[in-house]
Amino acid sequence: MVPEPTIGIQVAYLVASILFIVGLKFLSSPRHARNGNLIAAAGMILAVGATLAVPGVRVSPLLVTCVAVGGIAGVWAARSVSITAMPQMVAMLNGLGGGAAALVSCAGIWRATHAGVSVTLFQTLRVTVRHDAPHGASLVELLGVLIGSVSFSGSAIAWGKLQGVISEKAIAGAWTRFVNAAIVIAILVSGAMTLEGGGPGRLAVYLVGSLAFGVFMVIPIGGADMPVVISLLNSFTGLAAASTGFALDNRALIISGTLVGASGTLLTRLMCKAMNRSLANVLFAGFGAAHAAGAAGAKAAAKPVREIGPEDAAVLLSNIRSLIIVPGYGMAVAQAQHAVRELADMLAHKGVDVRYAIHPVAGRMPGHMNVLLAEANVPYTQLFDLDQINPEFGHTDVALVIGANDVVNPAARTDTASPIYGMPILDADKAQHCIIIKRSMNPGFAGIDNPLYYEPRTMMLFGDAKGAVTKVLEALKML
Ligand code: TAP
Repeated sequence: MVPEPTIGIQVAYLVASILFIVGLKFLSSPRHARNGNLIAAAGMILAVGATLAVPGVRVSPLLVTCVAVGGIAGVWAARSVSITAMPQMVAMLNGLGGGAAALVSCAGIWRATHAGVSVTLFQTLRVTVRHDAPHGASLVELLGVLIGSVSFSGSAIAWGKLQGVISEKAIAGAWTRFVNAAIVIAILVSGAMTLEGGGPGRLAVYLVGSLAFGVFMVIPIGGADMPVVISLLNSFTGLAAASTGFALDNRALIISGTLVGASGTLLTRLMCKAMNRSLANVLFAGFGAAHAAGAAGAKAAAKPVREIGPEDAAVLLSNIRSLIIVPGYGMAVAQAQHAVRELADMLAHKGVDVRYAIHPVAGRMPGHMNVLLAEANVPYTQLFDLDQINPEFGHTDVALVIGANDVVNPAARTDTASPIYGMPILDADKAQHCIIIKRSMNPGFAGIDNPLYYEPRTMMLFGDAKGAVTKVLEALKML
């Protein structure tokens, strides 16, 4: 029998679940996100503490060592990770969660199919189920192994692609279909046999098949689509944790797993919607691979553009009343956020109304621009999302686009043949003037040309975002 938690422990689980929900709610606004994180962390400490207090659970030296090593590694990783490496970090943490859920489900299946044979993990936690006779695994445990393993190995590949350990290109071909078919057959057959009961061989084939499925699910996806994949795998981890919660009869795990599953699914949907792409397109179209071809195509276009230098840009900016800054991936790469804030502060000091337009998929991870601008202490009151700011461009003097490209591409509105047609964009082209800071005429993530660059009202300020903004700032100081 799974040890029955006391009423006090049930209440602790309930309070922990409420803290998770309140924490998630707080995470939806940049102003409260930090507190949301702390509240959810407090909920997790409470849930772990309550689990250790379940009657029969022995707090062994092994358990204490694992918690200490995991805790120290977590604090070290969170403190040392750079903001740009955050997606990899999320992938890794998510994968470990999925792997843990898969291992617990494996141990449950082993326990069910080998009555009387104890498993170290369960000995440690002392939550052993006693059966009179061996019998088959439960469906919920099988699902836990499958989903948790896919999340683990898929996240590991996503981490490798983002970290540059493996090629970020979409690796796909006709052969992957045959491999995938073989893996699916192996999973179905070994899963059915494990349901019936039986030896470790069946479970091992099922586990290895599930891990391989995760690898072959992520390998054909381009590196730049990894944030969407990570969010999807995040929802898988939540489901795996929830099914583990059912197997262990742990309500906190069921609730927190469901919350993770639901929020991961919603975030995946939101990202796909903001890019106007279906999840199937992200998973199967090899979108990131279009980048190189598109870059070549865009260069070949070589139409004339209007260039501007930092000094002229400074003169223009010193004579305006309103400015909307549109940050994008290039600002993140150049780490230009501090220089951008300094420029904005100086202009605001001169009486210019300065606002920032934040596109939901600007950059390469959800909330990328919010995180960078918060790091540079830009007040939240100056940040506006797409729906709020778009009506404002028409009566704004200058839109200053810093390292953004696809999110201001008007082809998304007009060109039905464009791969980004239908994607909601920031209407920077509607401002009186548009200054675009980037290094070249190279395209962005979607690999396509941007008609905005050739508009008569557009001025291209070529250079690294940080260097160019700093030069404009220096020129402004000289005026
Ligand atoms: P992009 O369209 O990718 O354009 C970024 C631009 O920044 C490039 O054209 C590049 O041009 C420029 N750049 C790069 N390094 C720079 C530097 N050091 N200084 C100045 N400029 C630099 O970026 P975006 O407008 O932010 O759009 C994001 C794209 O990523 C969208 O297509 C979106 O669908 C996709 N995406 C986003 C997410 C999330 S969750 N945010 C997830 C998956 C995909 P140069 O090389 O000429 O400088």
